[in-house]
Amino acid sequence: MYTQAMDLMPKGDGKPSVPLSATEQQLLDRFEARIDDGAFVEPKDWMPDHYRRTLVRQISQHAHSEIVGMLPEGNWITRAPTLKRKAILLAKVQDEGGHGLYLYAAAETLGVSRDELIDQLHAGKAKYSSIFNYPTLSWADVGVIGWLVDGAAIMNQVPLCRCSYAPYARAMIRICREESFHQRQGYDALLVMMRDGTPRQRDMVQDAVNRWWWPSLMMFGPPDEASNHSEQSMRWGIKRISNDDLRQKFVDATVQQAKVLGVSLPDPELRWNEARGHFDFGPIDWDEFWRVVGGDGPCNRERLADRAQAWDEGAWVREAALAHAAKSTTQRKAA
Ligand code: FAQ
Repeated sequence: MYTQAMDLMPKGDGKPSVPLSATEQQLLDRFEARIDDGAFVEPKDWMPDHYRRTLVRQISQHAHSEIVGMLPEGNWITRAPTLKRKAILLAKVQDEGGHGLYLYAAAETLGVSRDELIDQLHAGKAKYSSIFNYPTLSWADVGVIGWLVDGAAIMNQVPLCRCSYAPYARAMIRICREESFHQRQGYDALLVMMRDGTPRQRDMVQDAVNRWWWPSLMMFGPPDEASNHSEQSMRWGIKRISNDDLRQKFVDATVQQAKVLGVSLPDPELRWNEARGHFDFGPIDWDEFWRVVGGDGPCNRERLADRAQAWDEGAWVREAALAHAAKSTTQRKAA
């Protein structure tokens, strides 16, 4: 089963389905007042069950995205064109693995285990970002992932540094610093190819931009009117800026960067709108988005199979680490 679309929690508006007791209502009122005051929530603080489940959903999807996101670029480590680019790419892919670990650790503070979350991913029951179901066909794709995919990730993740759930916010501060290096290395790789490369290399960059542009815009999630979680998540300070507003900020920032790079963005409707003070852009193919999210993108099957294989082949590492920990404990007790 390759779907990412199975529901792991009931849909709803966040309101409890059974009436609250007076004590529960008091706790809820106090919680919401703290959120309204801009306070952060720590793991041992009281929180509504729906707040906890929303965070587990979002943080685990985010963690899965980081570790599945290692695969498309990891595919190019052995084929990087120079030692310098190989070292940079190795470090970047390793960083993404680290981001996954910080995020699984943040999710664990909410009472789920990492094994449970990984099982859901491998069983095809959990979502991860749609973007990682597209193939990396050339070296330029690695640069474009840095520029556009990490660029979109940063735009979405900087507001998460102010997420009301403190362990998630803390993880995001470090992640954003690293993502910013990732974005720059991608842009730099593309700039070198566009400025000093051959016409074929420049065509390769343009082709990669053409293929990644629209999927990058989809990373921000469905339009606000179709985003069933946004209203409650914004009210609880989990999300700070809406999907559409972040998408618009990304387009506005990226158009100028494309100009410096010397590539065109594949959208005939992209133009500055003086009245809005933003770039207008053409319609996004939401059918494609939901198809990919539903498990039928170009690489969904491959990605999940690769993840499951890596998990199985890594079993000996987990067993060795546990055996080492048990031995160290015995030795410590005996000393
Ligand atoms: N792909 O109501 P909303 C990265 C789902 S990390 C798949 O708007 P929400 C680093 C959504 O889950 C990239 N599914 O949901 C890197 C929900 O389904 P559910 C990941 C998507 O949560 C770079 C349904 O649609 N970043 O790139 C997507 O309020 C390079 C309705 O949507 C994060 O996860 C999608 N694109 O807003 C690594 C950031 N969009 O759960 C390697 C944290 C939506 O009801 C290389 N997450 N869905 O079954 C968020 O900010 C939010 O969760 C959103 C979605 C904005 C993604």
